[in-house]
Amino acid sequence: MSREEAYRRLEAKARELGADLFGVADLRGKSLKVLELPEDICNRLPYGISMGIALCSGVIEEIVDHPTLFYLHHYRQANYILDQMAFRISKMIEEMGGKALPIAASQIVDWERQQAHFDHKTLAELAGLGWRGRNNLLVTPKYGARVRLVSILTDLPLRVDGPYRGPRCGDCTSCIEACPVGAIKEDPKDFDHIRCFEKLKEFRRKYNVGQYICGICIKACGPKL
Ligand code: B12
Repeated sequence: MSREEAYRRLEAKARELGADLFGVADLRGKSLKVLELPEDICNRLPYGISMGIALCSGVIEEIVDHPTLFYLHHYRQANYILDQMAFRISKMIEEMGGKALPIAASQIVDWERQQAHFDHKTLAELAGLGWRGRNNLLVTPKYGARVRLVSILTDLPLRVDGPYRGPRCGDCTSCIEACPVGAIKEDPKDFDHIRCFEKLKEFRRKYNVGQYICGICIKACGPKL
């Protein structure tokens, strides 16, 4: 099977399973790390598949100054669907003769550093889905930052998409103005994840949401088209 044919089959399945966004990047030489695994993992499984689902505006736009129970449920469902999608696409890759490593949508491995096995946003940008916005999130032309992501690493040869090269945030500073604790700065590299996390802890206690969620910066970053 050609790389193009393999790409098309996986993309079609992902869309059938609920993906709104799908892209592939070649990770060789990109020095991306996967916690708990040897350093050469991205050379052994060099194709990174990034998939995203868009969140419903009806849920996001009702968030005012704290996460709602509607958002909590939506967030959980989105993670569940993304994990199912990654699981099932990975099985399909293995039936097609490749090896696949699905990476959880939302699983923190190192709580002190607030790190997961793998950073979905960096792969999504390399796979052409969008750019790293001022808000430190993956921002897409069609849905803004209102997307959740999941990744698969594989050795199945696939056609690759280039990194995102379109327009970016420009002068927009809605997220800076919206963040209740000033965690968002001009440059995403200065994002204050400690402040953000402290606020999420407060929300978790106060609103009984049981998860570290907020939603305010996502609401501020809607569709760009
Ligand atoms: C831990 C975590 C957090 C921590 C913060 C971690 C952090 N350092 O920022 C806390 C709990 C505070 C948090 C908060 C939120 N999170 Co969170 N979080 C994660 C999680 C589980 C792991 C992230 C991780 O490991 N980061 C590693 C560190 C090193 O990454 P980093 O800080 O971004 O640093 C790198 C970048 O700066 C990068 N970089 C910077 N610029 C550029 C440019 C280029 C070109 C490249 C290549 C790289 C690059 O280089 C650094 C080193 O690798 C991911 C899921 C995942 N597996 O990716 C979700 C995830 C990032 N979170 C998400 C969301 C939505 C949120 C919240 C809105 C909460 C909510 N759901 O309501 C807030 C938003 C905070 C914000 N504005 O960034 C989504 C983001 C979706 C999107 N559109 O981007 C993710 C991807 C979950 C998902 N499955 O969709 N989160």
